[in-house]
Amino acid sequence: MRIKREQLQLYLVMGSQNSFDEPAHVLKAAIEGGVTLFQFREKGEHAKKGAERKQLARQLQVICKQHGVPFIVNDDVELAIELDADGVHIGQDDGNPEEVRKNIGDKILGISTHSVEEAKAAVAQGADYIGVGPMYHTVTKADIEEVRGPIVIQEIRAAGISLPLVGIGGITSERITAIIEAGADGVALISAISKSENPKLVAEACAGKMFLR
Ligand code: TZP
Ligand code: ICP
Ligand code: MG
Repeated sequence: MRIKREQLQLYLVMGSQNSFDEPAHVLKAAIEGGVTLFQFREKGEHAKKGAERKQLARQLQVICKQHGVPFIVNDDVELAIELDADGVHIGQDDGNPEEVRKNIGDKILGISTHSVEEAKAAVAQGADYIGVGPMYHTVTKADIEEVRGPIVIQEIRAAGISLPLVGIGGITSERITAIIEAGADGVALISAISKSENPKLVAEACAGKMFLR
């Protein structure tokens, strides 16, 4: 088992484009507040590139290591291998998961899914966990699929899929209970934490809602 369900409880996803404050400060505060997993997602128009991007990734990876929080890289399998990250998260259009698995060996593989069909495929493709979303409307990601809410998680669980799973998209501390009750092991958040005035406090509030199942 490459990842434990408990490690998915409070999953922070972030890049420099998602925060006003230094990403390192946000990450440290969020981990102090209870974040259990981190994904480096440096993406979009305002994202860093090249050496700067790599440097930021390394800096955030060090913080994760210091706190025993696994460090996952979004999309960029090459970077994950180069940094010896703990894992990779890929979407439906980010290449062949079987190929990615070959390249990363025993690292954690997360796949974004939007339906029972995609969740089944992710299981067959050897995903260690799936992200399901968008749960709610969000402006953080430009090319989102239709919002169907926590019902999708219920459908995935009803189909007999027990793979570790997080909900993502527009999640705030107030919305966590609905996601967990639908059958998720945790929640993945970007802006609720990264754009907060007090990431530690928000992470604490989120962590406080996790122990329901
Ligand atoms: N994938 C589906 S929704 C989303 C991603 C990366 C964005 C989540 O960001 P936020 O700010 O938590 O809505
Ligand atoms: N789910 C997760 C966990 N991360 C992502 N980047 C995504 C869906 C799109
Ligand atoms: Mg992607």
